[in-house]
Amino acid sequence: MYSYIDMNLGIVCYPTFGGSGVVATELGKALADKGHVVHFISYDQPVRLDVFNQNLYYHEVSFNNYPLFKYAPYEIALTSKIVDIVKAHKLEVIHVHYAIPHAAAAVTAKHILAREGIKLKIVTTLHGTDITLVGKDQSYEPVVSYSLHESDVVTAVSASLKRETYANFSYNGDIQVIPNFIDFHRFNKQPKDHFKKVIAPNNEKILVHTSNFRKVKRVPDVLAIYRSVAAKIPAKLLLIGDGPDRAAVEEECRNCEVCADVTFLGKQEAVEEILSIADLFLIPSETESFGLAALEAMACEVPVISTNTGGLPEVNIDGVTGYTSNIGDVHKMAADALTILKDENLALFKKQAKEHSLKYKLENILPLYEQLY
Ligand code: GMT
Repeated sequence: MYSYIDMNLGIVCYPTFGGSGVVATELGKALADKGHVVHFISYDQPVRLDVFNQNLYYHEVSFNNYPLFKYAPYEIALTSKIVDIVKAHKLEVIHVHYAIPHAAAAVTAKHILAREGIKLKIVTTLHGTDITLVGKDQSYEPVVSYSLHESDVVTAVSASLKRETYANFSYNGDIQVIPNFIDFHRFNKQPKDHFKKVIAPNNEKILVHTSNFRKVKRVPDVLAIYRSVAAKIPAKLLLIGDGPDRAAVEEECRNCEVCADVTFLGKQEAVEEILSIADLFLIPSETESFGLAALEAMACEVPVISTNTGGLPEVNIDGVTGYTSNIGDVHKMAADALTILKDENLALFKKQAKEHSLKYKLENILPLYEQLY
């Protein structure tokens, strides 16, 4: 049993709906609730930083642009902000979420502070594309490898991401796997019968997908799976989120005349309310280091159809919480979806999805981070 002393901590993250920003914000809020003082540093107010807590602070990274700059030097502004906030608030640790460019900025800040005799520890949490897609690109790899070496602790959100990091970077230090987590006070199945009747008036099965509609999410596969399912049983599809591929998928819906059954909800804050009326979650991504969206669905008793790539099989247990398939195998995914949606199977899959998600409850994961700090 550990007992922790309250500490002053900085968290650097992206402020968007994306998983890394959500995990960082929820972690900061939970730490603040336990008495730690947490300073968020980002270019915008993190979307989930929506509560007042006397232990929570937000510092915006802002800078003046200059006509000479084709690309605004955000990383330099971020580094200077970290130096300033560490000194002003006597922070002991900076926890950066998503390596690019946050880890490099924190490492530079650490070196600047060291010249003044100020000690700063850096925890870098790898979330996925900072390693799997973007980070291993030659344009970034040397700086990411260096930043990992210079961090005091490196964590990854899945065992798969840890393996990918060793495979693609010249880094051989320790990487601790600390999975993402769920705050079950928020993510819980909530009775939403009225909403369900609006979406599925004839008790159709409800399929849901949430993402940033980037290519890596393979949203056209979501539509293909849905269409195969809807050809066999009455079903509706809800699409949550927005991004580059949305327009093309909307057009495809118009072309194949499924607009009456497919609803684009756009970006939504209260995803748990929508997940609460769902029967099945679809996440056919090309790569997914963890798949927080799938875990959030499971927490609301929604089984998952996913690919077997990256960290997804660690979260979605094949044949138990749903099914996993090879990337692009929409025929198998549709067949598996129909198996899950059979009346005699659905209740068991829902129960097992919920049970597995409990392993990731906030109360289990938070002490692992406190232990690091
Ligand atoms: O999707 C991204 O490009 C980055 C990142 C984000 O900010 O949403 O997502 C990653 O981090 C999440 C939280 O740890 C994981 O649940 C996602 O699986 C991971 N995305 C990918 O690996 C594509």
